[in-house]
Amino acid sequence: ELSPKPTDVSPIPTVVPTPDYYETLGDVGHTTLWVVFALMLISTIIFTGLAWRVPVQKRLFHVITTFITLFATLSYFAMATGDGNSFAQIVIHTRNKHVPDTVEYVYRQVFWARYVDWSVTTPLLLLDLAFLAGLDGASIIVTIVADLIMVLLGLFAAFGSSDGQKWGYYAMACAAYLVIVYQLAVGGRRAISSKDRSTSSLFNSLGLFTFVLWTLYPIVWGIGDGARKWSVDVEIVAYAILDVLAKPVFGFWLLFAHRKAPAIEGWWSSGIGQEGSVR
Ligand code: RET
Repeated sequence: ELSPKPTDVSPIPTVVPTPDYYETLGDVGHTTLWVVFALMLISTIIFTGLAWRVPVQKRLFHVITTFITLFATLSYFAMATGDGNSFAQIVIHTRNKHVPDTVEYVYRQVFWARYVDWSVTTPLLLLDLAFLAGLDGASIIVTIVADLIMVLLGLFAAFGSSDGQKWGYYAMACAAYLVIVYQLAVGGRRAISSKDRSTSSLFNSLGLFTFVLWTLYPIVWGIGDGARKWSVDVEIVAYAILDVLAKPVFGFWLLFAHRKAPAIEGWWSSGIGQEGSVR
């Protein structure tokens, strides 16, 4: 049964909609995405070459680090070619005193390819640090699951339509981030204390570098996607700088320092029958 059409439509609407507007990338953002794609690709090729040259006992870090920049290459290719993004709808209600209330629909471009990238590459970055420290299995699982929760909640937050939803997810993601920091700062430092001096100083400096960089991501998110104080282009440039430091620069630092360090012991470094093998 269809209900009858209402006949008592008020001549003055109580909520006046304003025209929709879009926040999307421009030339600067587009060029930046291609530049980072190229840097990630070059790093991946170099890391692959380095991986071939080191003995298998030392190769785990090379393999992990190569996959990190490979994934970033793929996600930057997607973003630069106009893929891997969508528009989040933000509804802004404004209550007015003497004129009708207004409702605004803002559409902001969200590059979800970033979160797909992070969900694979941030666990790999954490594995680099965890293996360097010799962290135990339980702590590694806690760190990686907390990291996945952080990234997925970040994705949900980016597409949240109301402020409550958005910042609710964001707050939970920050709690997950603190779990990661705790695992590495407390558990990782305890594990490294039994290793040689060069390995432990490498872990401490790489760990500090990682902590500073990673803490900037939620800040960029909060100003860009969160408060929308930065344009999509400024946000792309900020993430580009952080991504290049967190992936290729982190990778080169780890692999070159690790070259000079004694072979790092662990179950991965002594495959049965592979002692002394270079292949
Ligand atoms: C989000 C928003 C929600 C709150 C927090 C975040 C943290 C993100 C981090 C990302 C790190 C990315 C890296 C990429 C490498 O290229 C998801 C932004 C805490 C820490 C290292």
